[in-house]
Amino acid sequence: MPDTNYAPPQAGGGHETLTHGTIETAKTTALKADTVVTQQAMTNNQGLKVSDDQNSEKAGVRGPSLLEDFMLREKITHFDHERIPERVVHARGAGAHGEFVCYEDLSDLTMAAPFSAAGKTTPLFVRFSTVAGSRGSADTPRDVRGFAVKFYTEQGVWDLVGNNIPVFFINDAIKFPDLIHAVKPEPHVEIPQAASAHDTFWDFASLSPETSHMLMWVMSDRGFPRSFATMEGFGVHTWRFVNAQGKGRFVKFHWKPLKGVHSLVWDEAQKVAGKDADYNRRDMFESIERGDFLEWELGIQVVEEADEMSFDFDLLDDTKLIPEELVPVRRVGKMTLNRNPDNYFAETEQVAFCVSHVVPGIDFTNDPMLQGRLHSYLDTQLRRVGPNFAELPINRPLNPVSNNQRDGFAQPLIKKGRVAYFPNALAGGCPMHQPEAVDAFRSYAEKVDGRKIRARSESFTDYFSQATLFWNSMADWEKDHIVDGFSFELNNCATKAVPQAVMANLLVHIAPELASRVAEKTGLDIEECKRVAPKPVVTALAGPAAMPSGGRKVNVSPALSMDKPADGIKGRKVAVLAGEGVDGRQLAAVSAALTAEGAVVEVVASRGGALMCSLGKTVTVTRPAPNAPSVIYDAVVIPGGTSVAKLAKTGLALAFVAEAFKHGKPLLVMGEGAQVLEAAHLPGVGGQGRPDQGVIVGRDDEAAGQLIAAMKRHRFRNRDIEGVAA
Ligand code: HDE
Repeated sequence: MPDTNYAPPQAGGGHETLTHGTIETAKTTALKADTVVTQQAMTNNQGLKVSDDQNSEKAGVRGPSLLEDFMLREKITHFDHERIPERVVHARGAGAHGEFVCYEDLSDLTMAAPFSAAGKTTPLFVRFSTVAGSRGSADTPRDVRGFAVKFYTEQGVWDLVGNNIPVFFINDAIKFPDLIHAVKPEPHVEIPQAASAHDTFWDFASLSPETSHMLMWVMSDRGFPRSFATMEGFGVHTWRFVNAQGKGRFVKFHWKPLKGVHSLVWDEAQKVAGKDADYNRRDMFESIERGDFLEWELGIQVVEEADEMSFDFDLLDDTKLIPEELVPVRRVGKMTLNRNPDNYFAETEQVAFCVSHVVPGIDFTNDPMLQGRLHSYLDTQLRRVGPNFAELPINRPLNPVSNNQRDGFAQPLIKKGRVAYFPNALAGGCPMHQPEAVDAFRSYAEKVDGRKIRARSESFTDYFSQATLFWNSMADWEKDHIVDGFSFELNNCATKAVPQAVMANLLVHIAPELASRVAEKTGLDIEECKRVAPKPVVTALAGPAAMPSGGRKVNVSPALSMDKPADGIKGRKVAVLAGEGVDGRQLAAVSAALTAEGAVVEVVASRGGALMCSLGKTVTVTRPAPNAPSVIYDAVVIPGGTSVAKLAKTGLALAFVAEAFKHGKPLLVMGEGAQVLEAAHLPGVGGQGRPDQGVIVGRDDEAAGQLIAAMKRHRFRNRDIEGVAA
């Protein structure tokens, strides 16, 4: 039988497992899992036609099942083995196929194929993930997001395995198991799921001061992105570009989302976790299905080797970023995610990223985290997927693989011939080394000179200055949210000594204002914290490796703030609250205007089915109210009409509006719709009053334009929400 389980990787898109004959996937249905099967006979795994798959074989219809029933045993046994171990970290993820198109020829910097010419297109697969939660956890807890990209280049596979935060908690790989044990559910009770707000995480953090910079990012709203499409990505480590002449340069990678950088707010993120645990993955799936593809530009920061020591931080320390104000980010290409996987397990679960998957032109630096990862990812894939992981369709390179590696658990290929060694003459010396080939990989010939030592460089001991830089670069509302983030987490710790140590060992060193505001919300006494806190565990080496004083630095970096409007509202979701007698003209006009901008409009009413509008036409209800929580929308519209009198007395509608208001979302009311706003008793709203430009009492001809302008601002942050009950 031919090897039908394998299809060669497809140009322009990736890989596909062949299905036999007449099975087609219904790509256009909302739920892509639907499969249309025409005239397809069921067989067992040996190709035997099955006469009855719904009844097991028994001794008499009411008698015991028979051991002889090999059909039953095959089906159940396969089911029993359906899972592979979930990832130790980043277990929950969602993936998509796409492509990278290069803007310009970068061969002066790197030999890597994706950058070889303007317009060069490279297929890729991306997996986004959370870190702490298990595979069945929700999408929106406060956490780092994984941002892993697998490029299928003609030189081989290149994996850029990054995060949505440009720095990491620790700067030596040997601490990683400790960090993860601390953040994962506490082992005696397996609580809490997917949350850092507990004793062990903060105990570890308080004693590891290098965590301070990344903690600032995670306690900010970066910890719960609005969607995958609105988060940045970063390669985190300093990598190395190498050109054909063998010249190396340091490089940092950035993914800049074309929809802007936007997050949820914490209360919203928590509620979404219950109302729609698949919020981010659903958003990506649905966006791609309707042709609203996810787009990022790839940016690079390049540093000459001669400038390695010119900063006031160490490029090899992954708790530091290079401020964009010091080294501008050059945008060199665009990634578009344009195809959903056909099978979650085969693609998103079995995809195996390794930081060691590089191509000529990309090389490593001595960042001790990167060095540790070079070991860990291969080890993980061997354990998780098995020694032949690279032969699975999602992991296979575009170009043919040819070497003497053989056999292993679940080897899917029939490797022919008796020669599986080198040197050989029996197979004409094949497969043969390529010492002359320009596109063969050669390690960068970095000069290394040192004694063996178990220690960290003193240049890694500047724990706080970039945490302070982050704080200094935030807008007021971002500072408020960071204070709230730390306060929530520390108030969740059961052992008082833990927040005390966080205060004394971290917060007071980052920014006095941050410390005093968190103290206010947690009831911590800063002086007492300083007295009782245990000393952090610092393992740095004092000596000549410290950075030279007077290195390049900035005190404020506007690039770090999310306080920027978006260019458009593509993919944003708007709820139109309607009922019998809704003003059909207003509803149609505002829907048309929003849809034209690429927003998704949903009509929400007290029940499913259809409504009669003021024009005597039927309006289809997208979701009945209990299935349509306000937290899954970006904005709310309440058209006028006879529907409003009832809406203004409906608790669910008033709570919907109040909650959207509390989360800073734009609200548009038209005509009688204003009565709902008044009935919701929102602070600052009433009569002609409104708290900000996000609460719009719209006239027909201008309303939609005002709403679109407000939605580009994403959220209105200065609302008085103290008294809002939602
Ligand atoms: Fe990972 N990491 N990591 N990590 N990581 C894994 O590999 C590890 C680190 C990142 O969607 C594991 O296949 C060590 C930094 C992403 O499949 C494992 C260290 C960054 C993903 C592993 C780090 C990351 C992983 C678990 C410290 C940002 C998900 C499953 C030296 C640059 C990839 C797996 C996917 C996954 C180890 C630190 C990002 C165990 C030892 C820093 C996005 O191998």
